[in-house]
Amino acid sequence: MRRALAGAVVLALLVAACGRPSAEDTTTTSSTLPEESTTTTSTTTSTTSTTTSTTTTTTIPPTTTTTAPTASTVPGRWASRPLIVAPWGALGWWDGSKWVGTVASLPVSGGEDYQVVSFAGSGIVRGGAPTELCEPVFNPGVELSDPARLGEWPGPVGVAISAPWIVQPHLLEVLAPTSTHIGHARELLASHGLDIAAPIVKQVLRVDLEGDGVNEVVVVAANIEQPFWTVNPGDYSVAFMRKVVDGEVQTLILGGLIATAPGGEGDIQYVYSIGGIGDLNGDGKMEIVLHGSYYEGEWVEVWEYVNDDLGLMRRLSAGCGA
Ligand SMILES: [Ca+2]
Ligand SMILES: [Ca+2]
Repeated sequence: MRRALAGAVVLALLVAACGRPSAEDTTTTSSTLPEESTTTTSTTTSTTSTTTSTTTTTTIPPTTTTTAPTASTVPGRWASRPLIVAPWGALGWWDGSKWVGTVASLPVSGGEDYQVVSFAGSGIVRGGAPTELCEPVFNPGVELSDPARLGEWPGPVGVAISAPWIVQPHLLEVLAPTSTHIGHARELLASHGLDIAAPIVKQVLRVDLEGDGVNEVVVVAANIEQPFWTVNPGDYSVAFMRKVVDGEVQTLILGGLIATAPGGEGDIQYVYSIGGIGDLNGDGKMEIVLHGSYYEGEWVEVWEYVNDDLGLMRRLSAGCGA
């Protein structure tokens, strides 16, 4: 439900390309994000000694780890397909081999459970029978028992999914912004022509999307609280992920508005946030839900990190607004 933007000269409306990020986004060579690595200051004390040290090798016996059985599924009444919904309509589902955007006929009859994938709430909500939502757009969707648990305009707003698998199988933490994250936002804005000494960082999420033991960090920076219909110089709202790819830290942009000049006719403010992060197709890797809002509407997009060659790809979306 994204409006076409005129005046693209002044607005850098950024969307992650399907391909690899450009070279200028590459900043560091590392096997972990610099902000993730523990810096150990080793002090080497040079000692002169005549004693020959004997190295004692201690063989550590095999560790027997007793792990409590972990449930691989969540009990509930689930749809025949893992339907993903927003409060104002359905996005679609994974059919076992591909993403399917919403079609008129939804794979539910009413009374199904949905796991909330949102930074606004959690748990399970109940969905009704297929209906039409968001007058006068009439999206196919379901009424949720507690839609506010997914979030409300201007966001963040996540999604809910009628699927039995563990939706957050790997690390996912909400962090308080630090000067490091503010610095990354400053660098990103500056690379698009906007110099802000200390950008306002709204969200910092540490996540291991695929569970490979190397953490990613997703950052949202914005100086727009509630989007208006005029764009002012200096407006910014950007959501980006820092990820180690082939030993290099790359910055992948999910969505962004960066204004270096007054907006032209038809330009409106957008506010981006990360609505939620969770596995939305059951492959054990987590997808990112991007939420965007504008003065008379909002939408969500599901972004999948496909692989290091394809990067992030937008898979599903649904919106409501004029
Ligand atoms: Ca990872
Ligand atoms: Ca997944």
